[in-house]
Amino acid sequence: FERPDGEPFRQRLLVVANRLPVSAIRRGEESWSLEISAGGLVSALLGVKEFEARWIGWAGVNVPDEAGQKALTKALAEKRCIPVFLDEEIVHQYYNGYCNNILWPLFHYIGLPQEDRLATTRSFQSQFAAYKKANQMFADVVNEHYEEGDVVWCHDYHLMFLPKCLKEYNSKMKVGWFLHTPFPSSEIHRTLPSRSELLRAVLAADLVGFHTYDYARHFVSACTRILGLEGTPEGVEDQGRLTRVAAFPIGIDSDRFIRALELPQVQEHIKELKERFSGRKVMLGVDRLDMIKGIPQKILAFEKFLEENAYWRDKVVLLQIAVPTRTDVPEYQKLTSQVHEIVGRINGRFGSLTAVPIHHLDRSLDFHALCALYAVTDVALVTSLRDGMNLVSYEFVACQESKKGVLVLSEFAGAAQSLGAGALLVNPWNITEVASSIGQALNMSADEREKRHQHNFDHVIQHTAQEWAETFVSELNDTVVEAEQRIRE
Ligand code: ADQ
Repeated sequence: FERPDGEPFRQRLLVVANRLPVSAIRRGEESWSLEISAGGLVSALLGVKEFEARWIGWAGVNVPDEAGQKALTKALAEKRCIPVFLDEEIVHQYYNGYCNNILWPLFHYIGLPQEDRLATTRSFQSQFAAYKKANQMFADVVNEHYEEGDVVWCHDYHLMFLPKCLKEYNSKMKVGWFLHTPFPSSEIHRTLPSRSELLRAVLAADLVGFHTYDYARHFVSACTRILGLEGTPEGVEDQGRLTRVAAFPIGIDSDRFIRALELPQVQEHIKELKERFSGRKVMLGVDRLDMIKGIPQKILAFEKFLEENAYWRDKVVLLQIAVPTRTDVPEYQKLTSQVHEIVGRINGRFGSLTAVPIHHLDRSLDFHALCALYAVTDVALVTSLRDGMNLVSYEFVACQESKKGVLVLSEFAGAAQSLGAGALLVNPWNITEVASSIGQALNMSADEREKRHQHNFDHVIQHTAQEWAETFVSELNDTVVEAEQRIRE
């Protein structure tokens, strides 16, 4: 592989994440078709021009037979992807169990559902064992493909054990780990039975990154309080070895969104939407259907707003696009029916024969439709109960150069740290406050909207996904050089 300008790459970057950025569909015994999923991480790493990136991760399918595995490995190699094969039992215990049933809710300050608590406590040990086993399987694949001088970048809460496994293979490997979710207060992390083992495993990395300074601080506090280690301004020190800990706020590929708005098919979408909702202000929510996103709370706040503002009832519409995730988990099924029930009730209450106040879609939108929606929106509602960063808020801002709409943003999303000055910040649990911010957003003067938008827009175009990835990788290189210097001194 070569750089587009024909120059050699400076370094190889092995990106390790639970899921590969492609979905694999089996077409025959030895035939696969691959679909690239253009997530934020993919575009971030496409922008890292100095490094030749390879992906290592699970392809999201169970491939029990050797012939199938071989064929899939070959097909993925063309996309610079290397698969880790996990069987159904491991996926059940590691991914559905430890990752999504234990770490995900805990890191977002959401307790387990009452009826699951005891069951989870009982299955904890076996799930943690599967988690460690899965992480070791990722490490085996990384080690097999590692070449001296490579940088290894591990991603997210699925792979907290990976830095330790990798350093056990090779203490000289340059290893960075980045968390996409919040890292909770040490008081929350303390409740995890495997609290110390997990922290120690992460500390094996050379560089540990978070979206915000607060998450980094929580992590350092957990290491000092739970492990009794020393926190320094650079990170955490253990017997003279420093693990550097810092904040690296992610961004988006803002150009991709801005350019998309010029495309004829997006313009066509925009025209249709404008006609469809003419005479009404458009409010928008775009979320994965997940309990952390605060969708029921958002809809209840909108109901309160309609209740208290009769004038607006036929002049505003809320479009809530919620792509279902983890659909086999009962908690997520309950959330879906809860949202449907609330939407039905509010539409019954405030709708008319010709219009309803809420359009709720349980599905994913393609990129162009999403850009058009962002562009016609007057007020975006991002009311996550907790969110590592929240890229939807960035995407909305990138598409608002002509409209200069208002962002109502949860103070519990990492994005509140970067877009807080331009957005209307709210506590999503306080529906009275959210309802009143909706009113403030809808009534805001053009001057104020412009000022707030400009602040956020400048941030979004300056702090891109590419810059995020480049900063992390060069910081990781520097950290290792500094550590080697310290040892020599
Ligand atoms: P997510 O929880 O997935 O990411 P977010 O950052 O908002 O949350 O990213 C979601 C992405 O999915 C966005 O690019 C959005 O456009 C897309 N999306 C969501 N709903 C969609 C729909 N209905 N149709 C089409 N696209 C949709 C995790 C963390 C975040 C963190 C990111 C990146 O939970 O806090 O910001 O990783 O680190």
